[in-house]
Amino acid sequence: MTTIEARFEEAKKAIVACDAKNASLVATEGLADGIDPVEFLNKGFIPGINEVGELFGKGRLFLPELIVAAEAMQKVTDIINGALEAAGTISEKAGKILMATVQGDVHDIGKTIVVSLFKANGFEVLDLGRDISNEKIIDEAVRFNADIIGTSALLTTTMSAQKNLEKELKNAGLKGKIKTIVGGAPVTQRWAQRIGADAYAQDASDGVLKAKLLLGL
Ligand code: B1M
Repeated sequence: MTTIEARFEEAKKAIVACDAKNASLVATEGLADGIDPVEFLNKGFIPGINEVGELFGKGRLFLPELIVAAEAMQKVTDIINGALEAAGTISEKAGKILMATVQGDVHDIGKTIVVSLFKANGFEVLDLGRDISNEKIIDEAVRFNADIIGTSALLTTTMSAQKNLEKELKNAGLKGKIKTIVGGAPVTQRWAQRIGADAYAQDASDGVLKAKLLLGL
Protein backbone atom coordinates (compact mmCIF):
# COMPACT_ATOMS: atom_id res chain seq x y z
CA MET A 1 0.00 0.00 0.00
CA THR A 2 1.39 3.43 -0.93
CA THR A 3 1.56 6.24 1.64
CA ILE A 4 -1.42 7.95 -0.02
CA GLU A 5 -3.52 4.77 0.00
CA ALA A 6 -2.61 4.30 3.67
CA ARG A 7 -3.85 7.85 4.37
CA PHE A 8 -7.14 7.09 2.58
CA GLU A 9 -7.54 3.96 4.70
CA GLU A 10 -6.77 5.88 7.93
CA ALA A 11 -9.34 8.50 6.91
CA LYS A 12 -12.02 5.89 6.29
CA LYS A 13 -11.25 4.07 9.56
CA ALA A 14 -11.37 7.29 11.61
CA ILE A 15 -14.89 8.08 10.35
CA VAL A 16 -16.13 4.52 10.84
CA ALA A 17 -14.67 4.63 14.38
CA CYS A 18 -16.61 7.92 14.91
CA ASP A 19 -13.28 9.44 16.02
CA ALA A 20 -13.49 13.17 15.27
CA LYS A 21 -10.11 13.95 16.82
CA ASN A 22 -8.21 11.39 14.77
CA ALA A 23 -10.21 12.18 11.60
CA SER A 24 -9.27 15.86 11.92
CA LEU A 25 -5.63 14.92 12.50
CA VAL A 26 -5.57 12.63 9.46
CA ALA A 27 -7.16 15.42 7.36
CA THR A 28 -4.70 18.08 8.52
CA GLU A 29 -1.64 15.86 8.10
CA GLY A 30 -2.76 14.52 4.72
CA LEU A 31 -3.33 18.02 3.35
CA ALA A 32 0.06 19.10 4.68
CA ASP A 33 1.55 16.15 2.78
CA GLY A 34 0.00 17.54 -0.40
CA ILE A 35 -2.94 15.15 -0.89
CA ASP A 36 -5.51 16.69 -3.23
CA PRO A 37 -8.49 17.77 -1.04
CA VAL A 38 -11.19 16.42 -3.39
CA GLU A 39 -9.40 13.07 -3.85
CA PHE A 40 -8.92 12.85 -0.09
CA LEU A 41 -12.67 13.23 0.44
CA ASN A 42 -13.69 10.93 -2.40
CA LYS A 43 -11.26 8.10 -1.63
CA GLY A 44 -10.97 8.39 2.17
CA PHE A 45 -13.59 10.20 4.20
CA ILE A 46 -16.68 9.73 1.98
CA PRO A 47 -16.25 5.92 1.77
CA GLY A 48 -16.00 6.07 5.59
CA ILE A 49 -19.31 7.92 6.08
CA ASN A 50 -20.92 5.70 3.42
CA GLU A 51 -19.89 2.63 5.41
CA VAL A 52 -21.39 4.23 8.53
CA GLY A 53 -24.62 4.75 6.55
CA GLU A 54 -24.64 1.10 5.44
CA LEU A 55 -24.09 -0.14 9.00
CA PHE A 56 -26.88 2.16 10.20
CA GLY A 57 -29.17 0.89 7.41
CA LYS A 58 -28.47 -2.71 8.45
CA GLY A 59 -29.20 -1.92 12.11
CA ARG A 60 -25.59 -2.62 13.12
CA LEU A 61 -25.01 0.94 14.25
CA PHE A 62 -27.49 3.29 15.91
CA LEU A 63 -28.53 6.94 15.77
CA PRO A 64 -26.18 8.21 18.55
CA GLU A 65 -23.21 6.71 16.66
CA LEU A 66 -24.51 8.10 13.35
CA ILE A 67 -24.62 11.55 14.94
CA VAL A 68 -21.05 11.25 16.28
CA ALA A 69 -19.77 10.00 12.91
CA ALA A 70 -21.54 12.92 11.22
CA GLU A 71 -19.84 15.33 13.64
CA ALA A 72 -16.46 13.79 12.76
CA MET A 73 -17.30 14.13 9.05
CA GLN A 74 -18.40 17.74 9.60
CA LYS A 75 -15.06 18.59 11.29
CA VAL A 76 -13.15 17.00 8.41
CA THR A 77 -15.20 18.82 5.76
CA ASP A 78 -14.58 22.13 7.54
CA ILE A 79 -10.83 21.48 7.28
CA ILE A 80 -10.99 20.27 3.67
CA ASN A 81 -13.40 23.00 2.56
CA GLY A 82 -10.99 25.59 4.00
CA ALA A 83 -8.21 24.13 1.85
CA LEU A 84 -10.47 24.04 -1.22
CA GLU A 85 -11.58 27.64 -0.88
CA ALA A 86 -8.03 28.82 -0.19
CA ALA A 87 -6.96 27.11 -3.42
CA GLY A 88 -9.61 28.96 -5.46
CA THR A 89 -7.64 31.40 -7.53
CA ILE A 90 -10.10 32.49 -10.20
CA SER A 91 -10.85 36.19 -9.73
CA GLU A 92 -13.53 36.63 -12.38
CA LYS A 93 -16.86 35.21 -11.19
CA ALA A 94 -18.08 32.31 -13.29
CA GLY A 95 -21.78 32.68 -12.44
CA LYS A 96 -24.19 32.81 -9.51
CA ILE A 97 -25.42 29.67 -7.82
CA LEU A 98 -27.93 29.35 -5.00
CA MET A 99 -27.54 26.16 -2.98
CA ALA A 100 -29.84 24.57 -0.42
CA THR A 101 -30.82 21.28 1.14
CA VAL A 102 -34.55 20.85 0.59
CA GLN A 103 -37.27 21.21 3.20
CA GLY A 104 -37.56 18.40 5.75
CA ASP A 105 -33.95 17.34 5.20
CA VAL A 106 -31.09 18.26 7.55
CA HIS A 107 -28.30 16.45 5.68
CA ASP A 108 -25.86 19.14 4.61
CA ILE A 109 -22.34 17.66 4.65
CA GLY A 110 -22.34 16.88 0.92
CA LYS A 111 -24.03 20.15 -0.01
CA THR A 112 -21.36 22.09 1.89
CA ILE A 113 -18.61 20.27 -0.01
CA VAL A 114 -20.30 21.15 -3.31
CA VAL A 115 -20.55 24.80 -2.21
CA SER A 116 -16.81 24.90 -1.45
CA LEU A 117 -15.87 23.44 -4.80
CA PHE A 118 -18.14 25.89 -6.61
CA LYS A 119 -16.46 28.76 -4.77
CA ALA A 120 -13.02 27.35 -5.53
CA ASN A 121 -14.00 27.37 -9.21
CA GLY A 122 -14.96 31.02 -9.23
CA PHE A 123 -18.74 30.79 -8.78
CA GLU A 124 -20.50 33.26 -6.53
CA VAL A 125 -22.53 31.10 -4.16
CA LEU A 126 -25.45 31.87 -1.88
CA ASP A 127 -25.74 28.93 0.52
CA LEU A 128 -29.15 28.98 2.21
CA GLY A 129 -28.33 25.98 4.39
CA ARG A 130 -30.59 23.03 5.10
CA ASP A 131 -34.31 22.33 5.54
CA ILE A 132 -35.24 25.17 3.18
CA SER A 133 -38.68 25.56 1.62
CA ASN A 134 -39.07 25.91 -2.15
CA GLU A 135 -40.78 29.23 -1.59
CA LYS A 136 -37.69 30.59 0.15
CA ILE A 137 -35.38 29.05 -2.47
CA ILE A 138 -37.24 30.80 -5.29
CA ASP A 139 -37.56 34.15 -3.47
CA GLU A 140 -33.86 34.18 -2.62
CA ALA A 141 -32.84 33.04 -6.11
CA VAL A 142 -34.69 36.00 -7.64
CA ARG A 143 -33.22 38.42 -5.10
CA PHE A 144 -29.70 37.03 -5.67
CA ASN A 145 -30.22 36.99 -9.45
CA ALA A 146 -29.06 33.36 -9.51
CA ASP A 147 -28.10 31.66 -12.77
CA ILE A 148 -28.50 28.23 -11.18
CA ILE A 149 -30.34 26.71 -8.23
CA GLY A 150 -28.61 23.60 -6.82
CA THR A 151 -30.57 21.44 -4.41
CA SER A 152 -29.52 18.53 -2.29
CA ALA A 153 -31.86 15.77 -1.04
CA LEU A 154 -30.61 12.81 1.01
CA LEU A 155 -33.90 11.19 1.94
CA THR A 156 -36.17 9.38 -0.47
CA THR A 157 -39.02 11.21 1.27
CA THR A 158 -37.57 14.68 0.56
CA MET A 159 -36.63 14.13 -3.10
CA SER A 160 -40.18 15.16 -4.06
CA ALA A 161 -39.30 18.73 -3.06
CA GLN A 162 -36.95 18.80 -6.08
CA LYS A 163 -39.85 17.76 -8.30
CA ASN A 164 -42.11 20.44 -6.79
CA LEU A 165 -39.40 23.05 -7.28
CA GLU A 166 -39.52 22.47 -11.04
CA LYS A 167 -43.30 22.97 -11.01
CA GLU A 168 -43.04 26.06 -8.83
CA LEU A 169 -40.37 27.58 -11.07
CA LYS A 170 -42.64 26.94 -14.04
CA ASN A 171 -45.60 28.58 -12.28
CA ALA A 172 -43.44 31.59 -11.47
CA GLY A 173 -42.37 31.89 -15.13
CA LEU A 174 -38.75 31.17 -14.14
CA LYS A 175 -38.28 27.69 -15.63
CA GLY A 176 -35.38 27.86 -18.08
CA LYS A 177 -34.38 31.32 -16.90
CA ILE A 178 -32.87 29.92 -13.72
CA LYS A 179 -31.31 26.51 -14.40
CA THR A 180 -31.50 23.70 -11.86
CA ILE A 181 -29.03 21.04 -10.73
CA VAL A 182 -30.15 18.24 -8.42
CA GLY A 183 -27.91 16.09 -6.23
CA GLY A 184 -27.83 13.87 -3.15
CA ALA A 185 -27.24 10.17 -2.50
CA PRO A 186 -30.66 8.84 -3.67
CA VAL A 187 -30.84 11.24 -6.62
CA THR A 188 -30.03 9.95 -10.12
CA GLN A 189 -29.77 11.11 -13.70
CA ARG A 190 -33.05 9.32 -14.34
CA TRP A 191 -34.74 11.27 -11.52
CA ALA A 192 -33.40 14.55 -12.90
CA GLN A 193 -34.82 13.74 -16.32
CA ARG A 194 -38.13 12.61 -14.88
CA ILE A 195 -38.73 15.82 -12.95
CA GLY A 196 -37.35 18.10 -15.69
CA ALA A 197 -34.28 19.37 -13.84
CA ASP A 198 -31.63 20.89 -16.10
CA ALA A 199 -28.85 18.68 -14.73
CA TYR A 200 -27.91 15.97 -12.27
CA ALA A 201 -24.59 16.02 -10.40
CA GLN A 202 -23.18 12.87 -8.87
CA ASP A 203 -20.59 14.64 -6.74
CA ALA A 204 -18.99 18.03 -6.22
CA SER A 205 -16.63 17.84 -9.22
CA ASP A 206 -19.52 16.75 -11.43
CA GLY A 207 -21.51 19.70 -10.02
CA VAL A 208 -18.85 22.13 -11.23
CA LEU A 209 -18.76 20.42 -14.63
CA LYS A 210 -22.54 20.54 -15.02
CA ALA A 211 -22.74 24.18 -13.87
CA LYS A 212 -20.11 25.16 -16.44
CA LEU A 213 -21.97 23.25 -19.17
CA LEU A 214 -25.29 24.90 -18.25
CA LEU A 215 -23.69 28.35 -18.39
CA GLY A 216 -21.74 27.59 -21.56
CA LEU A 217 -18.38 28.18 -19.85
CO1 B1M B 1 -29.07 10.31 7.76
N1 B1M B 1 -29.85 9.04 6.50
N2 B1M B 1 -30.77 10.41 8.72
N3 B1M B 1 -28.13 11.46 9.02
N4 B1M B 1 -27.49 9.79 6.88
C1 B1M B 1 -29.02 8.62 5.35
C2 B1M B 1 -29.28 9.54 4.15
C3 B1M B 1 -29.51 7.14 5.12
C4 B1M B 1 -29.34 6.64 3.66
C5 B1M B 1 -28.80 6.17 6.11
C6 B1M B 1 -29.27 4.75 5.98
O1 B1M B 1 -30.34 4.42 6.46
N5 B1M B 1 -28.52 3.88 5.37
C7 B1M B 1 -31.02 7.24 5.57
C8 B1M B 1 -32.02 7.62 4.47
C9 B1M B 1 -32.87 6.46 4.02
C10 B1M B 1 -33.84 6.85 2.97
O2 B1M B 1 -34.22 7.95 2.76
N6 B1M B 1 -34.26 5.86 2.25
C11 B1M B 1 -30.93 8.29 6.66
C12 B1M B 1 -31.89 8.46 7.70
C13 B1M B 1 -33.00 7.43 7.75
C14 B1M B 1 -31.83 9.51 8.62
C15 B1M B 1 -32.84 9.85 9.73
C16 B1M B 1 -34.32 9.70 9.34
C17 B1M B 1 -32.47 8.98 10.95
C18 B1M B 1 -33.40 9.08 12.13
O3 B1M B 1 -33.58 10.13 12.67
N7 B1M B 1 -33.98 7.98 12.49
C19 B1M B 1 -32.49 11.34 10.03
C20 B1M B 1 -33.23 12.30 9.10
C21 B1M B 1 -33.18 13.71 9.55
C22 B1M B 1 -33.77 14.65 8.50
O4 B1M B 1 -33.08 15.02 7.56
N8 B1M B 1 -35.02 15.05 8.66
C23 B1M B 1 -31.03 11.34 9.69
C24 B1M B 1 -30.10 12.14 10.33
C25 B1M B 1 -28.74 12.15 10.04
C26 B1M B 1 -27.69 12.94 10.84
C27 B1M B 1 -28.22 14.27 11.35
C28 B1M B 1 -27.26 12.09 12.03
C29 B1M B 1 -26.50 12.98 9.83
C30 B1M B 1 -26.48 14.26 8.94
C31 B1M B 1 -25.61 15.36 9.50
C32 B1M B 1 -25.44 16.49 8.52
O5 B1M B 1 -25.52 16.35 7.31
N9 B1M B 1 -25.16 17.65 9.07
C33 B1M B 1 -26.81 11.79 8.92
C34 B1M B 1 -25.87 11.16 8.06
C35 B1M B 1 -24.42 11.59 8.23
C36 B1M B 1 -26.23 10.19 7.08
C37 B1M B 1 -25.32 9.37 6.14
C38 B1M B 1 -24.68 8.26 6.96
C39 B1M B 1 -24.23 10.12 5.41
C40 B1M B 1 -24.67 11.37 4.62
C41 B1M B 1 -23.42 12.13 4.20
O6 B1M B 1 -23.06 13.12 4.82
N10 B1M B 1 -22.70 11.58 3.20
C42 B1M B 1 -26.38 8.83 5.08
C43 B1M B 1 -25.98 7.54 4.39
C44 B1M B 1 -25.42 7.81 3.00
O7 B1M B 1 -25.78 8.73 2.32
N11 B1M B 1 -24.56 6.93 2.57
C45 B1M B 1 -27.66 8.94 5.82
C46 B1M B 1 -21.41 12.13 2.75
C47 B1M B 1 -21.65 13.27 1.73
C48 B1M B 1 -20.30 13.80 1.27
O8 B1M B 1 -22.32 12.68 0.61
O9 B1M B 1 -24.45 14.01 1.03
O10 B1M B 1 -24.37 12.17 -0.73
P1 B1M B 1 -23.69 13.26 0.01
O11 B1M B 1 -23.20 14.37 -1.05
C49 B1M B 1 -22.42 14.05 -2.18
C50 B1M B 1 -23.25 13.75 -3.44
O12 B1M B 1 -24.53 13.19 -3.16
C51 B1M B 1 -23.32 15.06 -4.18
O13 B1M B 1 -22.05 15.64 -3.89
C52 B1M B 1 -21.67 15.32 -2.53
C53 B1M B 1 -20.16 15.21 -2.47
O14 B1M B 1 -19.69 14.11 -3.21
N12 B1M B 1 -24.34 16.05 -3.85
C54 B1M B 1 -24.64 17.08 -4.71
C55 B1M B 1 -25.09 16.20 -2.76
N13 B1M B 1 -25.86 17.27 -2.85
C56 B1M B 1 -25.61 17.85 -4.04
C57 B1M B 1 -26.17 18.99 -4.64
C58 B1M B 1 -25.70 19.36 -5.89
C59 B1M B 1 -24.71 18.59 -6.54
C60 B1M B 1 -24.18 17.44 -5.96
O15 B1M B 1 -26.25 20.45 -6.44
C61 B1M B 1 -25.59 21.22 -7.34
